[in-house]
Amino acid sequence: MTSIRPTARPAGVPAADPAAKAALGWMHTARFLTTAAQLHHLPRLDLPEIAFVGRSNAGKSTCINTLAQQKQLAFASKKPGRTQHINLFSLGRQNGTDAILADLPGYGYAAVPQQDKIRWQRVMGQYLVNRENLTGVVLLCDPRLGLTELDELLLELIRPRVEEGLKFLLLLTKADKLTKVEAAKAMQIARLNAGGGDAQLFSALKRKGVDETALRLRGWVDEAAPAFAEAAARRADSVDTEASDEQPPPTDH
Ligand SMILES: Nc1nc2c(ncn2[C@@H]2O[C@H](COP(=O)(O)OP(=O)(O)O)[C@@H](O)[C@H]2O)c(=O)[nH]1
Ligand SMILES: [Mg+2]
Repeated sequence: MTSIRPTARPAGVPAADPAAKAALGWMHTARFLTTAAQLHHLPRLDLPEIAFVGRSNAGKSTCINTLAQQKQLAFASKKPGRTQHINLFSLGRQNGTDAILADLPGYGYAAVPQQDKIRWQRVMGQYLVNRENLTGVVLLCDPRLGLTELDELLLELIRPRVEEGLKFLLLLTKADKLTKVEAAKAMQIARLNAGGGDAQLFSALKRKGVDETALRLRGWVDEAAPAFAEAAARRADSVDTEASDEQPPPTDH
């Protein structure tokens, strides 16, 4: 059970710069869209999608809730029976969803039966390799534990897509548990592990890295938006052409 509650900015802490404020405001619009146990149950969406992945207990739910400033947004994935689901959240104004956040279940939890683990790894693998609108991946890692074998596997899996432009962020969670020296060292290692991607220290407890992460995700979506808009326009065009190619219905007289 997540014990850390997202807190408002403490008094005395300077307000975020306007861009960070806007990015945070955008994250706060996060709302539940749908849940799916298998890839083919997910709706096809023509919006940039950002996936949050990481081993169980890495701090994923807490991170999503902190970014969204909502106590239980990512709580659904912790409910029994939904633990193996991909949960999607919409981002953007109510009638102007402009991005999707995907919460993938944590992996590596010892108590999960082996066959469930294997099934889940397959679903997650398929998602990361095949999800067409996947724009970015945030991999959460507790730097005190470092990357696990499954994290490494995941990195291998997405590497080809990262080389083709998929955004990637290695988020080092629970940074409040590290000394300055440890944090600096963890970042050094993380930058190496992140390959072409970025690394960022994050603490829900101390609100460290929250603005930076929101800004980065907003940046990914802004960068991807024109390509999604173009694709949507092309599809609309081809629908128009198909419609105008259709023969008029026969008349009675
Ligand atoms: N000290 C500290 N603990 C955290 C932080 N984020 C999460 N935790 C704790 O780590 C545990 C796992 O967090 P949770 O978000 O449920 O992880 P998940 O399994 O990846 O979703 C919980 O006990 C949280 O309270 C943080 O920023 N600082
Ligand atoms: Mg969780």
